Amino acid sequence: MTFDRKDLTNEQLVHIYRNLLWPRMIEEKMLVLLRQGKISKWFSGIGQEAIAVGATLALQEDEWIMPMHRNLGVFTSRHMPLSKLFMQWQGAQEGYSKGREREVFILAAMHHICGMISHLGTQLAIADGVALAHKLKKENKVSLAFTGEGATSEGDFHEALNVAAVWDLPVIFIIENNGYGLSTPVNEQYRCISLVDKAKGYGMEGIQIDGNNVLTVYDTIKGIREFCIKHQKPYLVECMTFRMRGHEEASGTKYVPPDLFRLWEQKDPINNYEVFLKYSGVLNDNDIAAIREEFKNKIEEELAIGFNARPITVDTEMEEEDVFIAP
Ligand SMILES: Cc1ncc(C[n+]2csc(CCOP(=O)(O)OP(=O)(O)O)c2C)c(N)n1
Ligand SMILES: [Mg+2]
Repeated sequence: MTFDRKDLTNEQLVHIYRNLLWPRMIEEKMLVLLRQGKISKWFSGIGQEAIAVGATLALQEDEWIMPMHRNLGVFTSRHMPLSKLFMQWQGAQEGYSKGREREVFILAAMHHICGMISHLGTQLAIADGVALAHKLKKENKVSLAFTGEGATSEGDFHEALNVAAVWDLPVIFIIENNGYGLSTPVNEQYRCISLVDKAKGYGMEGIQIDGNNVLTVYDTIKGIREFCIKHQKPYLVECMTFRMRGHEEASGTKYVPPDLFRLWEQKDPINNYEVFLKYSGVLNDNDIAAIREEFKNKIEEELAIGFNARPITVDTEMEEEDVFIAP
């Protein structure tokens, strides 16, 4: 994998590394806790972190992101504390949805994150709405929505891209093409060669990139963000990657040819970036070990807080406050 640092300083390269490694280490811990019955389910984004992290870092912190179920790197790169995320996954009162459920579909307005509501594709049109608001208010901002390649078969995908193109909305659509939609491989999902070819059909710009190269993702999305704002146009980005685990942890990977795992293991976004950082003299083995140790301790500290979550209480006043907005 070839990395082009362009004009990024060593500090910026390390900042990106820390953001990339953090969700991986959290996930590795969550997979252990899942087996211990401490959390109930997990959609793994292992091997795909460069997309969520690179794209989030390329945006301004007050620009809205609509993530999917594998985008832990969006949450962590927007500084959502692991303790609170963990409370969410436990269905605790202090979780983001206040104990109503224990899903990964999180709305966190203070972080400008609007997660999906389980139905694939629905978050794409919401990104249109946010982009329309920016356009009408003449704000120099974009919105960014993630979708899996499987979800591009939903009608919502077509509607959201078509409206964005026709209304000239500054919105970035990222397809995470990870080879499978649940157990369905891409050759049973669509007949076009590349999903990015669909951009032409909608009359918008599109590009296909290596989704495992964090600098490619970061630099591409940064440039596209500027394009979308300057020209008031949408953009379709197809990020090529691979789902290294099952659809969710309970479902396994028996239907995936083992060769594919071996191939994509070589393209692991974190290992490759580490090699580049070492080769460029930005970090050495001791630095990397120290960061990993720091994160390991931080995870334990955050989990100690997370495990102390309050039991759920029913509070009808709070429920009403969260449903109705005072005129
Ligand atoms: C409308 C709809 N259909 C089916 C599902 C069940 N479902 C959840 S994730 C998923 C696979 C999605 O595949 P893809 O879009 O490629 O995303 P990936 O899981 O690979 O990241 C399916 C079928 C759903 N949530 N919503
Ligand atoms: Mg997929």
